[in-house]
Amino acid sequence: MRRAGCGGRRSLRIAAVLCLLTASLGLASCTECGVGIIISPIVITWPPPCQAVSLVEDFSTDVIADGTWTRSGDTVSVDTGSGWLVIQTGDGGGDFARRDVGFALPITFEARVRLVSGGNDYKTPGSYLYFSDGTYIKITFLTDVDPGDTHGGWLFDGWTFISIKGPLAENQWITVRAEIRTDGGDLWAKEDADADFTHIVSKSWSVPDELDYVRLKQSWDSICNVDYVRIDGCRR
Ligand SMILES: [Ca+2]
Repeated sequence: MRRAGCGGRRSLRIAAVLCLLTASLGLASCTECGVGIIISPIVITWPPPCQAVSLVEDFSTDVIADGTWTRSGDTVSVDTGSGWLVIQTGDGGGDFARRDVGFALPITFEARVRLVSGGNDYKTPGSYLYFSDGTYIKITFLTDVDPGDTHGGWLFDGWTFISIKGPLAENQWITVRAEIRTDGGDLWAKEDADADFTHIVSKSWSVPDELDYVRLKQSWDSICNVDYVRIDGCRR
């Protein structure tokens, strides 16, 4: 007597072939049932769920020498004694350090930074968040905000002309935090003496859902330090 749902030898061969094909594609699992084989569909979710992941860099080791970070040239180095990334100027500015990320959005970016000297009114290094299509969101602060200016205050997907918590002098540490979503983001800043971050601005945009890499860059003739970078996101 055959069991319900199970066939004879011919059915068994057909079921076995179907099972091998579907299982090899990850579409089913196979269970023996008497003389037959039951093929059970596997539910696949797409896109696959994200696994929470964090990147924390405190520059306590020479992450340029070990290749974790790359740089524009030898004007960029790690001061392991202080635990800082040091970005100096070469011949005209734009010197940077880069770290590949590859996180899916949303991400939270946080960095404690300071301008040591120079900069033509820029008072922080620039944090550039590059997406998978080559576009980027830049975060920096420029003190010079005069009536009619087309630039000034915090830069967060365009100049905001907002100066809340913006450093006004050299050697003033500031910690920036940005939440980056595919449809927009928020920027916060915190001075060392502050217990909490202060919200600066909310923006709307449309960006790809992958943060490809981060660049930390100086402006003009500036020398800049970065104490740490932390990025929280997820990886598929
Ligand atoms: Ca540090």
